Amino acid sequence: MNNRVEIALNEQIKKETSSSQFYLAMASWAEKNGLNGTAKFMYSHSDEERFHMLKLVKFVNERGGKAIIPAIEQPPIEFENLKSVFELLLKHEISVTESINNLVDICLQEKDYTTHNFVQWYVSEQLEEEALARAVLDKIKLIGNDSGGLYLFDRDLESSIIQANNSNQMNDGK
Ligand code: OFO
Repeated sequence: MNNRVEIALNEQIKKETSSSQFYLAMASWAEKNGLNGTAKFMYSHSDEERFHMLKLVKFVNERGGKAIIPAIEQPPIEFENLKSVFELLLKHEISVTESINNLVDICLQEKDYTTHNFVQWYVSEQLEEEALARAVLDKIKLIGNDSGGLYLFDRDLESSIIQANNSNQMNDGK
């Protein structure tokens, strides 16, 4: 495997791992603060990021490179409020998109078209994740400080996760 591409892929493994831990910290904070819908959303988002990381690890190893499992910095323990949690989520996803774009760039410079093709999955995934984070944040901004509105927002988030899980299970034939 091309050396520059391997380094960039290992950087991305690090990024996905820290995303997973970051969202896990948000999930735990939300759970402790009675925001069960947000907690479910973040737990499932954290699992998705772990899946993104594993997909990279396997790809690097299968292509003859060496995947490095990184040490990760301690994510925050406390968050200011629900709005700041989703602001941080969006900011983080934007930085992940930048690093995916950088990876695409390196693949093209090194003429590694196989990895370039593999990375396209992440490009479209990022598009969806950023759009989702923006949509959720827009809702929170509309609600403002209305506690009844925030309660309903959290409950809606919970039912949207349950529906998404049910339809995934139906698609998997479970
Ligand atoms: Fe949401 O970051 Fe993975 O790709």
